[in-house]
Amino acid sequence: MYKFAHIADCHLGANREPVLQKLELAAFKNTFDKCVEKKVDFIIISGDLFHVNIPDMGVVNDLSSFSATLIRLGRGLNSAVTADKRREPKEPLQLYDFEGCPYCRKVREVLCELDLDYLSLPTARGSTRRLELRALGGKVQVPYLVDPNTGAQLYESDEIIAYLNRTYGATSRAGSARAARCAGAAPRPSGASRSACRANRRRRAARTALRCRPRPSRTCCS
Ligand SMILES: N[C@@H](CCC(=O)N[C@@H](CS)C(=O)NCC(=O)O)C(=O)O
Repeated sequence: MYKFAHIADCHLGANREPVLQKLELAAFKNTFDKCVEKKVDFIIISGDLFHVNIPDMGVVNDLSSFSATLIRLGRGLNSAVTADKRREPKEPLQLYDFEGCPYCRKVREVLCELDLDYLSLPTARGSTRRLELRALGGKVQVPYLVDPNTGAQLYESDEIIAYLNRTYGATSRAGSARAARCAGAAPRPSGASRSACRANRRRRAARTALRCRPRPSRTCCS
């Protein structure tokens, strides 16, 4: 059985009054928040999303930005654990990233879901920080996480996510299923009993112990 939302006749951009335009977009965003909250399997937007054929770029800009959140099924919207319920790093973590990098987004979502403070070190193409990153890790690739509390320095988004869960996740698991498996625990699929899940987890752990063995890395000192 699938649960879906059907949205039509949104007419975004119909209002010229800036306050009403903001409300219009907020209502639309609320609709999507509801879809995420209700865990719909898919959304059909049929007809008249925008009011005119060539919509205002401000509306398109906002819409395209929050459709990223929608496609990510609301990742990074809610915390999986709060700072008072997990080990608190003394010094903020450091993340070399840039906004347009999809792998970095995955990591930032998890940092947010784990309620962790971090220092973002923008490393966009053309940034002089790239030299610093190469000197530190050996190559220019983001995301790159530095944890001054443990000395860990990691490339690879899934490995970073697994590290964050392992180190600061308490009992929660934030982020992608693949990263959660690497951390040794996959989320329970809805409908599966706890005991069946536990047995599956044991089987998976045996399998993933082979697949998720830490790769030898000259930069990883965790
Ligand atoms: N497998 C890596 C892929 C990371 C990756 O491809 N990062 C890109 C940016 S999205 C990068 O650093 N490219 C080098 C560059 O921008 O010069 C991961 O999951 O972290």
